[in-house]
Amino acid sequence: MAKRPLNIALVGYGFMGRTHSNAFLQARRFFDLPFEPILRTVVARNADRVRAFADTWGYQSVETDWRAVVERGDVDLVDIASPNDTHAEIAIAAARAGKMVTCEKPLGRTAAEAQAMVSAVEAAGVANMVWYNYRRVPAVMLLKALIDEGRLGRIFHYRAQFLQDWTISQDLPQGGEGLWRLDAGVAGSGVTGDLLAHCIDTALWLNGSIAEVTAMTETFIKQRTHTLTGKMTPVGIDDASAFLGRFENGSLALFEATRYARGHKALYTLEINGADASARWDLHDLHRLQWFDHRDEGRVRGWRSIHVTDSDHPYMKHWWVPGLQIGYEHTFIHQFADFLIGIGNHVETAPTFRDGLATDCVTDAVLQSAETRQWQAPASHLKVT
Ligand code: SOE
Repeated sequence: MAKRPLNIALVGYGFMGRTHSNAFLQARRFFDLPFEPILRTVVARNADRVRAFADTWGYQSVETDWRAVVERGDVDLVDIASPNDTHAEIAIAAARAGKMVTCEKPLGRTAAEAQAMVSAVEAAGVANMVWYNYRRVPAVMLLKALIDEGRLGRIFHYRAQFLQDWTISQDLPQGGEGLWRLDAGVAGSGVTGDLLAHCIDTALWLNGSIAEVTAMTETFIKQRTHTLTGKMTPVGIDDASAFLGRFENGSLALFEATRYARGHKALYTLEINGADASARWDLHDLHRLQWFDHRDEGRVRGWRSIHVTDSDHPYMKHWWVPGLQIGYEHTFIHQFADFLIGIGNHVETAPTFRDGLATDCVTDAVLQSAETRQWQAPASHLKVT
């Protein structure tokens, strides 16, 4: 039977525009979807480059102003993969026009921006989702299942790190295409919103709400040339960010993100310690889950490395044969497939905009705590689905 078309307008053609486009093309080949995704149009300011992007990925048309697409009758879903300062305005306009909206992380530059986006999608009653893709790594999904089954027992500790090293050079400019993450006006914050936000989203999902945090941030390079003006300009982003905290379930949080950990490119690691078992995961070895179960017989007890590639592991029956691993791009394919299947079943797919707001409340609290040198409670303790 012919499937219903789902017409997509993508806004933004950078790294994330590519990951999303790949997901739009691949999801239907590996999952039984209730819709046929159609790459209707892509929007970006540079006309030549957006045309080249459309040719590469198979978009049917191009636009240079997002306002031209959000109300188009032949668009069902607006997907926002443009810099952070554009998220709120586009999402709110798209929701008001009755479109489904998906948005790159962080949802807003601040919780206030994210709250306005949540209000818009909820008032319009449109499907929405934030691309916190690491939830969809099969090994992380397996960990979620093990936690939900109660196999770890009472949780004592959750620790996470996201380490990179790409901004160490002081000659690196800030601002403009590719480097907007270094411009506080555009990005909102530095590693707190960009990297720590991933750690927080996964943690809220796996271990519940965070009650309070005490944080510190640092900006190691205080000024950089701005790409758009050519002038040396103060740097407003945080280069490194770390916090201690408490989860509502009584466990302790220890989180760190930095772009100044020489030698680390995208080392996202997390560990959770319970009374009965512990687990570790590492993005550089993403198909493995390290698992220690204290209930094992003492003589053979120890850390085991689960190769999460078998057909009874999350998502894996959709891919190759047992033992063959998948990678980063598949997390976006899984997330998009889950989103469409959710719409078909009339259920929300997490992380929704409301979940994205919960993370923004924690990142706001982290930044406030670093500034005031006081413990901070996130603005609202929202339910994370
Ligand atoms: C930054 O370098 C970045 O691309 C983030 O923006 C992504 O969210 C993260 O997954 C990888 O690193």
